[in-house]
Amino acid sequence: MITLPSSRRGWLKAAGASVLGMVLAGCDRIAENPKVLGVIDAAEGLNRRAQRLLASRRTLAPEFSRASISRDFRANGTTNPADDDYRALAEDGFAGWRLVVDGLVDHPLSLSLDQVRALPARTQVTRHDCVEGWSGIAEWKGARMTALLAAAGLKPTARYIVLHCADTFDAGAPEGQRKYYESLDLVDALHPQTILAYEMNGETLAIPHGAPLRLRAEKHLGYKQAKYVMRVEAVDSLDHIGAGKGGFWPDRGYERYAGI
Ligand SMILES: Nc1nc2c(c(=O)[nH]1)N[C@H]1C(S)=C(S)[C@@H](COP(=O)(O)O)O[C@H]1N2
Ligand SMILES: [Mo]
Repeated sequence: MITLPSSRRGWLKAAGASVLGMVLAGCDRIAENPKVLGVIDAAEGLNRRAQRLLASRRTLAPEFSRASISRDFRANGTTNPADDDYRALAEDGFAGWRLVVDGLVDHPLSLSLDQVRALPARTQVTRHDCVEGWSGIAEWKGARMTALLAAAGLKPTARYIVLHCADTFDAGAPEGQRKYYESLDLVDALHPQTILAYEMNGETLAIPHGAPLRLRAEKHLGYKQAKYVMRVEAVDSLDHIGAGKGGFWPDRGYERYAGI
């Protein structure tokens, strides 16, 4: 465990190395950096057609004006986790909440909400599309996943980022498959619109929408947008996570790649 700065200035001061420095300086260049992309492309051994597909996955999802924000944005799935540990954290205003970042990283982290808020942030007005047939536009502000992963230092063997959530959704499932979870490959994890959001429409994220922290990966459908995120784990394979399909709903038959 390393000691972490609790202010933005502290994070910037701590940013010595080049990629880490770039990320902490709050720019999107990380996702376009040929070195970073080269590593991903080479690692996956892609042919030209796959390269083109990959390029389209790197484009931005549409962003909207504030005037387009939906007055009534539904809350869906879990809207108030009943799990004892989550209830205790919520009753305390999430003062004792920590985001754990572990797995295939050089520096496992345990961050308070203030430390997450001190990371370089991004704000985006985007449309959420649920496969159940409803949509909503909202403004989200959150820590850039690139910044978080750079602070933790991904090991070269890391291939996926797993988001572990606080809510039990299927109490009757086998152990290890009861709680909600989702995952991102490195292209999605390093996408500039992939953030861990703590604000919605300019206000602190409310419990129905995933307080204190939820994923926004804007190229993806609603079920990818994991709420109540407690832990970010870097792994080399999804085989041993849940039932092995990369997410709570994918384990139950949804497509793993829920992208646009
Ligand atoms: N932890 C957790 N995350 C979740 C869900 C859930 O039940 N639990 N439901 C998913 C689905 S299907 C959708 S459409 C969105 C709903 O987000 P919202 O409640 O902010 O509208 O959250 C997604 N993330
Ligand atoms: Mo959904």
